[in-house]
Amino acid sequence: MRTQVVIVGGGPSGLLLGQLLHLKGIETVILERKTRDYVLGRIRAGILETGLVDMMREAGVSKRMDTECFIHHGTCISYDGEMFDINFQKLIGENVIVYGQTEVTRDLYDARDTAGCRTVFEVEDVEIRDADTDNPFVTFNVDGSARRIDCDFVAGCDGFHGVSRKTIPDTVLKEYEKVYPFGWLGVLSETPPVHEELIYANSERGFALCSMRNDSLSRYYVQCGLNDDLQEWSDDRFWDELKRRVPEAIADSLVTGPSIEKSIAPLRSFVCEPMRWGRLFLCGDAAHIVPPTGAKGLNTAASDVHYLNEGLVQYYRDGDTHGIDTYSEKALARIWKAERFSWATTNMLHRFPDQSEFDLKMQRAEIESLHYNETAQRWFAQNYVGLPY
Ligand code: FAS
Ligand code: PHB
Repeated sequence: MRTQVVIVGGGPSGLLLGQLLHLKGIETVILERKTRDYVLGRIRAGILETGLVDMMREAGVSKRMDTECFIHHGTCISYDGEMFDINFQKLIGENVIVYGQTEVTRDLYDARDTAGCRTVFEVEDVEIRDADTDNPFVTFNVDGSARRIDCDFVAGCDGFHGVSRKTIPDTVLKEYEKVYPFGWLGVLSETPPVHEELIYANSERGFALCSMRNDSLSRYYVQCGLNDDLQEWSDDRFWDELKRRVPEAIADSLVTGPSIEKSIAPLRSFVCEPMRWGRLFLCGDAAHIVPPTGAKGLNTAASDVHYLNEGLVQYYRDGDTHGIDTYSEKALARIWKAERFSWATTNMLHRFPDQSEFDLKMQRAEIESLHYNETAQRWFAQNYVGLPY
C-alpha cells in the first residue's frame, strides 16, 4: 500500500492535519492504536485559542463549535479569599472559546468519515522505517496481519507515549523536562458551572480550577499528591476540598453532583528538539507537554499542525521544501513561549512541598502584581489567548 503522508496517531493533532491536507488534495492514512470510542472517551482540554478556532473554520469543521461554544472575554484568579478578573477583551481586544477537546476530536472524525479518508484503528507494533531516506515506510499489525505503507512523509502525532519520538536516534534528539511534585485531580459533573468564567485559584491548601464544557456540564480540578490513589478521592471529599480552595461566595454557590469522569493527571513540562528527522515530523504531545495551567496543550499542538500543513502543501504544490525545512525551528519558537507561560502560571498558582516563607511572599507578590498592574495583565492576556502563529 502507498500514500503521500502517513499520520501516526488519531488524536486532535493527527486528525486536524489529515483534514487540512485532504482539503488540499493530499492523501493521508491515519494509524490509531485505540478504538475511535476510546479516543472520544478521553476528557482533556477545554480552552481553544483564536488560532485553533480559525483552523477549525479553515478545516470546515466549525459548525457545531460556532453553535455550541462559549466565548470567554476573560478569566478570574482568586487568592486568599479575593478574586479578580483579567479582561482579555478590554486589554487586547481578543477572546478564547470554551469547547471541549472531545468535541473537537468528534467533529474531526466526522469530517474524516465524510471525506472518505482512511483511518486504521487498533493498530499494534507501529514502526517508522527509513525516515532518514527519501523512501520512508511504516509497518504495523492489525487484525493479526502484518501491514506496510510506503509514503513520502510521516507525521508523528502519537502523543507523549507514542513511537514517533523514539524513532529519532538519541544522537540526534535532545530532551528537556521538568516534572512537577503534584498532579491534577479532575472531575466532570453534570452540574451548572459555578461562574460565567473560569476561576484559577491559589489557596494555602493548593491549586483549584473551576471550568466548564456547557451550561450543564462542569469541569473542576484540584491539585493533588503525585501518588494519590483515585480510590481515596470520593466525590464528597473532592467537593469539600474544592470548596475550601475557592472564595466563600463561590463555594456557597457551587452546585455539586456525581462525577461522570474522575482522573488524576501528572504534570510535566517537556520539549524535544528537533521536531523533524528526515521525512518524519513530530506534532503536538509527541514533541512537547505543558502543565495544563495555561491551557496550552491542545493549542500548541494546533500551531504545530499549522506550520506542518503549510510546509507540506508548499512542497506538494511547488516542490519547494522551505516550509518543511523550517518547520522544527518555527514550531519550537512558539512552543518554548507557551512552555514558559505554562511553567510560570503553574509556579504562580500551585503550592510546592518545599516552598519557603520567602517563596510564598514572592508568589503572593506576583499575583498582586497581576491583580493591580495593567501591563502585567496585558502580558498574561496575550499569552493566554495565544501568541500569533
Ligand atoms: P494525543 O495524546 O491527544 O493523541 C495521540 C493519539 O495517538 C492517541 O489517540 C493515541 O491513542 C495514539 N497513539 C499513541 N501511540 C500510538 C502508536 N504507537 N500507534 C498509533 N497510535 C498511537 N491540554 C489542555 O490544554 N488542557 C487540559 O486540561 C489538558 N488536560 C489533559 C489531561 C491529560 C490526562 C492529558 C494526557 C493531556 C491533557 N492535555 C490538556 C493536553 C492534551 O489536550 C494534549 O495537548 C492533546 O491531546 C494533544 O493532542 P495530540 O498531540 O493529538 O496527542
Ligand atoms: C479544562 O476545562 O479542562 C481546562 C481549562 C483551562 C485549563 C486547563 C483545563 O487551563
